[in-house]
Amino acid sequence: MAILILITVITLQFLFIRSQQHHHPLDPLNPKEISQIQHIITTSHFASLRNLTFHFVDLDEPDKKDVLQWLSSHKQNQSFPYRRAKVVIRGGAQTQEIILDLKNGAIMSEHGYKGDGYPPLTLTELLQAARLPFQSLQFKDLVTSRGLNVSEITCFPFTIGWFGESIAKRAVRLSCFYRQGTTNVFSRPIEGLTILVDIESMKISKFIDKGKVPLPGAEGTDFQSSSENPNPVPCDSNTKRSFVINGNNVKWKNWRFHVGFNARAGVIISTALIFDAVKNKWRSVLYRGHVSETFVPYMDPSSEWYYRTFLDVGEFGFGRSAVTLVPLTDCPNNAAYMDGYMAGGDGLPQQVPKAICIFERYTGDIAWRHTEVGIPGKVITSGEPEVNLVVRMVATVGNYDYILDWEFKQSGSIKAVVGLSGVLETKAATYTNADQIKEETFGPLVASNRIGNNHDHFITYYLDLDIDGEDNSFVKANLRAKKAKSSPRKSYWRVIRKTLKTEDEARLKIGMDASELLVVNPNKKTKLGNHVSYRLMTGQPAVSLLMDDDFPQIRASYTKYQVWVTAYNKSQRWAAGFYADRSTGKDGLAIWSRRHVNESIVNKDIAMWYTVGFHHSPCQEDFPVMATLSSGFELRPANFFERNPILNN
Ligand SMILES: *[C@@H]1O[C@H](CO)[C@@H](O)[C@H](O)[C@H]1NC(C)=O
Ligand SMILES: *[C@@H]1O[C@H](CO)[C@@H](O)[C@H](O)[C@H]1NC(C)=O
Ligand SMILES: *[C@@H]1O[C@H](CO)[C@@H](O)[C@H](O)[C@H]1NC(C)=O
Ligand SMILES: *[C@@H]1O[C@H](CO)[C@@H](O)[C@H](O)[C@H]1NC(C)=O
Ligand SMILES: *[C@@H]1O[C@H](CO)[C@@H](O)[C@H](O)[C@H]1NC(C)=O
Ligand SMILES: [Cu+2]
Repeated sequence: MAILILITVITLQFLFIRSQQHHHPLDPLNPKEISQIQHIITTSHFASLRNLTFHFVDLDEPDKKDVLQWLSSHKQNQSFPYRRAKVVIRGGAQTQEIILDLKNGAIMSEHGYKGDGYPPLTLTELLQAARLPFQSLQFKDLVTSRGLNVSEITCFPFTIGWFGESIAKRAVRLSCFYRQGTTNVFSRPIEGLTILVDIESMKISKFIDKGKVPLPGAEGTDFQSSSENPNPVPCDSNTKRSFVINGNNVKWKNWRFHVGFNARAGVIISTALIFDAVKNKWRSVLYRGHVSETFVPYMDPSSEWYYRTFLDVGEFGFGRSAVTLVPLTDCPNNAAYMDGYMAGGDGLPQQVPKAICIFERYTGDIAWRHTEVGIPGKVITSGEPEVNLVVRMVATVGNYDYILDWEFKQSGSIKAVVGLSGVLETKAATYTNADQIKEETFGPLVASNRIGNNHDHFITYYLDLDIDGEDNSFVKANLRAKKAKSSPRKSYWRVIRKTLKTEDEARLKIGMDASELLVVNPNKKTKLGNHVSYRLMTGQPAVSLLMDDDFPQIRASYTKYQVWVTAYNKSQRWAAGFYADRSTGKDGLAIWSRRHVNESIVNKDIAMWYTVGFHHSPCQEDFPVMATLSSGFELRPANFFERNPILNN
């Protein structure tokens, strides 16, 4: 989980963009707007800044009340009253936050950021850093003394975290790999050699040579499929699309939602509404949902590995790492595709063709069924196959591939799944058999001469649920055993509902505790009198095991709990803070929540944060490429509808 060397990114030099009317106020910036922003900034007083670089260019999210008003009014073919962009640039070694008004092409506000941490690294910076060793004679000497051919080496930049330094400059460490004889670049680490690069001056500041470690061989490392499309799916003419994409709006069965994209989060699902056939009304479920941060700490404290504690979303960006999806491999033949747009380090628009795919998934599962044998002389069987709608993207962050799915079900559920694939970050070692290992290796032997270092993946989702309206509460319904009275039974369980009142109370570790987590609209009831709600169905429990005073843990302290609920605040979206590169833990979800420990979250607009966690102690099957390992969560209606909504479709 480190770098992104994107070959699929296309810099758009010629823009033939149809004058596009905004279909939705949360539409991502289009290439024309990105060019406009680049032009405004490079012709402003910022142009004189030394080494002006664009680190973040995104829609400045309009206020929720304005968006909701616009959506509920019937003025949807009039354009939204304002359109703004948020830009973070660096120049003259300073970070500047700028808000632009895109309607009149003007800078609305600017603010120099002086706090800790840095904005995401740009692709240009990463590529420049990766090339530096090849201009260095010292590097040539170091690798030739190892008997290696410099033309067969690839170096990748790794972010370096923060370990208590009082001044943390922008820097990366390069690790280098030997490509000879393999396409699996990460499988041949040149262990013992790392290169510290100062990003501000773009110069090598140090070669760290810990001595030679045997280079793992190339044999058995390739992972390419024998043919381009290993299992071509026959074109099925019956799979007629039953969804409609209009701009970034998607309509399918009883769902309507908006699909956005930015360099940081990747896919963003917004304003998801579900049609209630009984009420004859579209009802709100999810105002905005996206991956907020990803924390990947490696469990190797040795001098060459200790700093590998990545915050992939904040340091690199999931959208920045989005790859072009391959039809029939990444998405089935009935998929529709959307391109992704973002700004490069020079501010110019870049396109990731086919960054997102949308398709109906014929799961082969049963949506519901029943066989009734209780009617004399008859057997009645009825049911429906499960067909869902999936929105997918893949972020390839260096060695790992994160497959991110949002799956909409006609039952009213939204399921988010993250699949891990790609190749392991392995550490070269002398061992060719596990029996030889007598010391602590920080991971098991996964292939000859390779240790698969233990590590975690914590993928934190930002979920601004608006269950049938903005004002919601967070309820923990505890299942508790009770002694039975005057019954042959001795015990039973019952549900004790507890509304969690403050951000402090709503910070949860979920394990064996039998409880249901519900986002409830306390102002709405079903006809039967139950409170309208959605339930968070959590996946396998995993929280960070690092000690609280460990520096990576200080930076990602929110990973000690899987669930947080905070009062809605538009500027709180990135769980490890916006400035995640070299951050010191002074911003982010845990800090906001601590600041507001006593803040009520009852009958208020609230946001939920859920972390999908994996503890990964690798095994041999993860080499040379890992079979997809998935986890996720489901948001499932609980007394939201009067009855099973599938029957009304
Ligand atoms: C939308 O705009 C078009 C022309 O711009 C107009 O003909 C149409 O009536 C409008 N629709 C609504 C619902 O306002
Ligand atoms: C080094 O590798 C390059 C590129 O693969 C190759 O052209 C060259 O012959 C190699 N040099 C030596 C000395 O093996
Ligand atoms: C920034 O500009 C200075 C000269 O103005 C140059 O020495 C330095 O290498 C530049 N840094 C980068 C990252 O381009
Ligand atoms: C919203 O969040 C920002 C960033 O954490 C903070 O500065 C601001 O005070 C918050 N606003 C409210 C009303 O809490
Ligand atoms: C929260 O409330 C407790 C008890 O009333 C109080 O002691 C504490 O100082 C409050 N914390 C903050 C941050 O307001
Ligand atoms: Cu892993």
